[in-house]
Amino acid sequence: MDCLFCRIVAGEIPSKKVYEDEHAVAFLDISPWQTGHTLVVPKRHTVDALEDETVLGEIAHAVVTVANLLKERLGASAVNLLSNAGADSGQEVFHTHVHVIPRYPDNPGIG
Ligand code: DGP
Repeated sequence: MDCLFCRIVAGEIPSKKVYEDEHAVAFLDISPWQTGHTLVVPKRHTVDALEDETVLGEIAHAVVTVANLLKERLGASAVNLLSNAGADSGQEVFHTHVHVIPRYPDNPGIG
């Protein structure tokens, strides 16, 4: 298995897990744009969100749950939801994922 996020999903590479359900695993981004920056990753491998339109639906519950967790637990006032698709978009890991980036008043972070 040469996919980094498949290996994280399988537990072969450690991560700081935030949430897990039947379809998705969510863990902290190793290079956060803001405190609590989380990646929601489907358990089944697709290269990006455009490969199979059903994948975003499968992980939608995890995305919304994580976003609400970050608001409740970390006091975020807003979130960005971002999924890069293709190298020219900035995608670096070619396993579909959604960035959930919490935002705080008076602390914009980066990105
Ligand atoms: P993207 O550019 O959309 O493909 O985002 C990939 C993200 O994955 C990037 O923000 C950094 C993060 N990342 C890369 N390698 C690792 C890793 O080994 N562990 C974790 N937790 N995050 C990683």
